[in-house]
Amino acid sequence: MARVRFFSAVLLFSLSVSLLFAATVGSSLIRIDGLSDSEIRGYFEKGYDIPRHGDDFVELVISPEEKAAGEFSKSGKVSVLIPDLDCYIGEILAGQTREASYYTFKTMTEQLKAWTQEYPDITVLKSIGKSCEGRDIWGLKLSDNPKKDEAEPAVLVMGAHHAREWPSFEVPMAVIKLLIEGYGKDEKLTRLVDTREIWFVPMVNPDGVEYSQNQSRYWRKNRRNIDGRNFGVDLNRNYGYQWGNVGASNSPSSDTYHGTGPFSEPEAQAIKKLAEREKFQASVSFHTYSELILYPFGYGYNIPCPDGATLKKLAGEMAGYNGYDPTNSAELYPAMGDSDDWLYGDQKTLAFTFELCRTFIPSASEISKFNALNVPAVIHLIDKSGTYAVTTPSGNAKLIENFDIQAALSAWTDLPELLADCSDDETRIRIEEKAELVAQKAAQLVEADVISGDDSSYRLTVSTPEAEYIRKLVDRKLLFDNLHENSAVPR
Ligand code: 0X9
Ligand code: ZN
Repeated sequence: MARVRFFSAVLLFSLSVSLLFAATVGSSLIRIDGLSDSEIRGYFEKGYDIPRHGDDFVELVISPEEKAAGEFSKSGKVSVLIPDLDCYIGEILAGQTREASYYTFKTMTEQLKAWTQEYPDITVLKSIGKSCEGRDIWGLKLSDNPKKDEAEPAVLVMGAHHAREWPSFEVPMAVIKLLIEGYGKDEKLTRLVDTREIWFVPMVNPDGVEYSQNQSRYWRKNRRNIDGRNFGVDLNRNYGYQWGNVGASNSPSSDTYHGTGPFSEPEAQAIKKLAEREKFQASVSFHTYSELILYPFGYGYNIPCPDGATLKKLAGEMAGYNGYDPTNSAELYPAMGDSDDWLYGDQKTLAFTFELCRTFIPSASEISKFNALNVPAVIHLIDKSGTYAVTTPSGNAKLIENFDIQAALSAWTDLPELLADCSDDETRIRIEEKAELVAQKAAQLVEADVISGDDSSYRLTVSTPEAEYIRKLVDRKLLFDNLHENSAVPR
């Protein structure tokens, strides 16, 4: 009797799950409501692909195998948001028009080439590496004197680590368009191109994007052929800072498979090589979805972060443009091996991830809207990359050679919020009281150094607590802006 009851319960359970997904073959997007904190954490820990979650719900992408296993429906109330994601992609593709359509690898490549031909004085296009299937990973550098490596703050703008997140390459392309078309016409945009080195890699994962668009497949990873049966590594789990199994999987069939080792994938290697050469002060990597601005660290809860206040401040400022939520990455969910943790943890780049939009792929008619919302936030980051950076453009400690006194003074007036970092209360209050005066003094000392060619007056700054703090800021490279080879130190 008990056996019968058990089997009918199993039958009922599988029937209800299969009814939920009646007639679906591909992956589905589901929502599970009414979950406790620990149940939500359980989903993170199992390495599920979780594009969005709230206090008591998760949205999960589940494969046919996961559907069959029924693991996800052990608790909470399951509803199906998109029953067949491949089908959904097909509909988005079919709904495109001549006026509104997503770039493909081919049209993006053509557009980047056309821009570099039309604006040769401010652009250079380079293949920064080849994907698994041999496609070029294009990097466009935008700056005055683009063929020279100048001592200017450098910024990296990336899209499409994840194949199916098509808005993620639209925003970088829209930022390029704004800057090149505004150059010589708009004062601020001209200044940014003149005083920054801005690198765009709109499609980090061209093979994945091609696969998702040509086969109408809801695909996340790259197209690494693992064993003829399993394909793909999650590039946002493949970076080499705290690479591991939290929020990432060691199973090749998983959507969050982290690869065989840190930087096993050529696409992640290409970004590594570029970043090690360019020493970016700031970066943004676009993803979808959830309307978030994420900042490091993301590999675990409550990881101490020396520049946490700076990252949070900058994320908050950018959120002022798009209305997104500035959030620590781990609060979304802990995940090891993402690009931001490596860029910040290893390279000291102020690294951000934007989770654009409210769904993976909004219809193409939405492109101009999400671009309009997000491009100004990126412009802000490019601007501030010279003010809040924690590494120098040349990647060494020779900051003073390029120190701009005027910019340092104006940066200083921007700093009180960052003083929260200063653990010594008395010093902080004194600095706040006479910030301007102290900054003037410090600037004079530094200027004297530059003029005299020795560092004795600079070393004098050690003798007062206020100036000592400023010296620390200088050492942490927070105080610089407008680092252009032509920006002469006033004498
Ligand atoms: O999981 C990801 O790679 C990103 N979300 S997405 O839905 N686009 O896949 C977020 C990564 C944020 N980083 C960490 N949580 N470490
Ligand atoms: Zn993503």
